[in-house]
Amino acid sequence: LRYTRPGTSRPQISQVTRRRFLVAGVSAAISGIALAKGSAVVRAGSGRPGTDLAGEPLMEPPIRSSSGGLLQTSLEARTVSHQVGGRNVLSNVYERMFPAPTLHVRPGDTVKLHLSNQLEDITNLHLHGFHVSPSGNSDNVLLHIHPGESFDYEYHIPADHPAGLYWYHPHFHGLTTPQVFGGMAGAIIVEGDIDQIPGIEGARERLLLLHAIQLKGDSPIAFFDRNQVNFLRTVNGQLNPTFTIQPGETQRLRIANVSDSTWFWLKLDGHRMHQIAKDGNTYKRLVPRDDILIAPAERVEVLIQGGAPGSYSLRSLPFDQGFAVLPETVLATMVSQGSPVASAPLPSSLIPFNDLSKATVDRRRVITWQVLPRDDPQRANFLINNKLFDEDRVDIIPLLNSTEEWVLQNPSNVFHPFHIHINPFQTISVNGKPVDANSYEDTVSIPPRGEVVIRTRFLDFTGKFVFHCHILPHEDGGMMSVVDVVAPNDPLASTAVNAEGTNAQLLNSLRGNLFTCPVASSS
Ligand SMILES: [Cu+2]
Repeated sequence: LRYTRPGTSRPQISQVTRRRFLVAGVSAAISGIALAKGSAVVRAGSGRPGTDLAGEPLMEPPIRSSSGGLLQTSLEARTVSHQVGGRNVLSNVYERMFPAPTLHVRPGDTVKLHLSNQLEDITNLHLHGFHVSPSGNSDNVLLHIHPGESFDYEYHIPADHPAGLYWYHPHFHGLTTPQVFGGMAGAIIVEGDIDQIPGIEGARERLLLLHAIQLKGDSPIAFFDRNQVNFLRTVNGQLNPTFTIQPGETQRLRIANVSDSTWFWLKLDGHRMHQIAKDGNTYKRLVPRDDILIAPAERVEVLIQGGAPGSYSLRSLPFDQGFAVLPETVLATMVSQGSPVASAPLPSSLIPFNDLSKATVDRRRVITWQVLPRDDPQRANFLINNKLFDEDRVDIIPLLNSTEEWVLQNPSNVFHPFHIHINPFQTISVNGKPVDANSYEDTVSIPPRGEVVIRTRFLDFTGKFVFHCHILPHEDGGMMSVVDVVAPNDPLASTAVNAEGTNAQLLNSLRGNLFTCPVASSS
């Protein structure tokens, strides 16, 4: 195998699994899951998923709440047999379950989290969407927690942290895909101001974690071959679970895409979804939607009001990801039943945000997301500005408290969901069309052969963190970059390190992309 990580001194302990998985990212039919040797495997006795089990009540993960300003908890990562869609599946999970427990915290809280790595590979932890320090034992994804090791994370959540839906997952480069694909994911709910808005306050809440996993025939082993069409799309690990609502009742659905690489294009038959939040950031106003496209790692919160008595499907509509056309599927069934209640008025204006479209931009950068030709199937070939990820190289050095505009260019034929850690951003335009943003967000899809402009402010925290594509096989394949935010008086502040430059040259060098479609010339 030729894949190497130039300039790194990473321990080689996981090299075999890492290499095997990187190959899986660019070729077919290779298992990506590191299995515990000798694990007891329990055969599923329940027959074919999606038939006999459709209709079972929606179950939600157990909740662990902070109290007195502190959440002290632990997560054990282990390869175990657990339930997905009524079948036993052997894969990597936290706390022997999928989804992992839901953490409830409040702005100003401290979270002390003991991570125990009982996998056979390196792992670590990321609090996706959190505005906390990226350094030390906080949200530091450059840490390597080796097999058999434990680590004590400590996060100090700012008192003004936005309230909403976040999630946690592993983030060790090269192995994020198999770990998330197997089911290492859980929700974090920050309680706060949004919960007190009339029309939202008191509404029954449901958490829906959307995931996709593939099983190899009748084997209970999670199996990754990129053939998305064969993925089982689950809600809280269930196939087509049922939840109820009373006619007229308002419910609040908190929905997160915790899959490694699958889009969900949501539609609820007979109902509008009234969106109130995106990526943990409350909308400035309620936005009614007939359907919502949710990229990997994105979260939405919606209010729904129960219609006339009957059963309604929550569907994922057919969607062309660029590398696979996902067929329509029923994710869950909502049953409207019981005594009708008078519908409470829905809120209109919600929580305003500091609009960066009128802000002074201190620096503008162009960042290009590239899929290189498949001439060498064993080579990682997902790049940002012509570079593979290297945790020991800093690509961008923003100044603390500065405002930057990034032009995210995608010359490839596939979507790349851009995600940056620590600070959320505002989407300014998509393919040249201005966007009237409803909130900040932490993940946005860059369309194939398209361009997204975002603005962000690097507030409160210096230190190194990353931005990357949230199609995790792309991230593991190299599509990630290191940012180091420095104070203006830091000697690094004068370093001319940036990610601008050679796009035209690079585009000329592209001959195709991973999925054999020709790359369009840059526009
Ligand atoms: Cu990508």
